[in-house]
Amino acid sequence: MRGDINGQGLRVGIACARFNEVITKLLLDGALETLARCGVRDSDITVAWVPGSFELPVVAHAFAKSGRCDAVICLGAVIRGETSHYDMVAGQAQGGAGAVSMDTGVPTIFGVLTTENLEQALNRAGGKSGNIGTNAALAAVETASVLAAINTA
Ligand code: INI
Repeated sequence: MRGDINGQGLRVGIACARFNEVITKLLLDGALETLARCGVRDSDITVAWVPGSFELPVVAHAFAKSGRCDAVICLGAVIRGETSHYDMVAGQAQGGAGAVSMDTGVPTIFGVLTTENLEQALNRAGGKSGNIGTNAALAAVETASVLAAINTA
């Protein structure tokens, strides 16, 4: 854990897609474990499950606009092998998360796996290539801290 990533007092909303839940639960575990290691209190974390990655941005937007989140994390898994509309689902999730950040000023982190198959997704959900949920949590804490420093300077 990087010493300068300190999440004490930070309030975090997590939108997590139920589609490909076997993967997204692992991403959520990684994110929650990392937030705890950064000092984010359990009581300052709110998790909302949504049907799929397509729905992540609208819930992320609600978190960001609520005034009760310093950072929002979107977690999902879009697997090409399972859908012909992969690009639409992945594109909506990615573009939507970016739009929430820019619209609201609340960092909205893209923790959505986009892979060709289940094996690649497992590798990046706590397997040999790390855990995207962990990376997303670190990005949330670090970006929220940077913004807090800028806004109080
Ligand atoms: N949602 C995902 O999160 N991952 C997928 O791989 C996926 N596939 O394969 O279709 C997926 N589809 C559901 C989508 O996110 C919406 O929930 C659905 O289209 C209703 O709007």
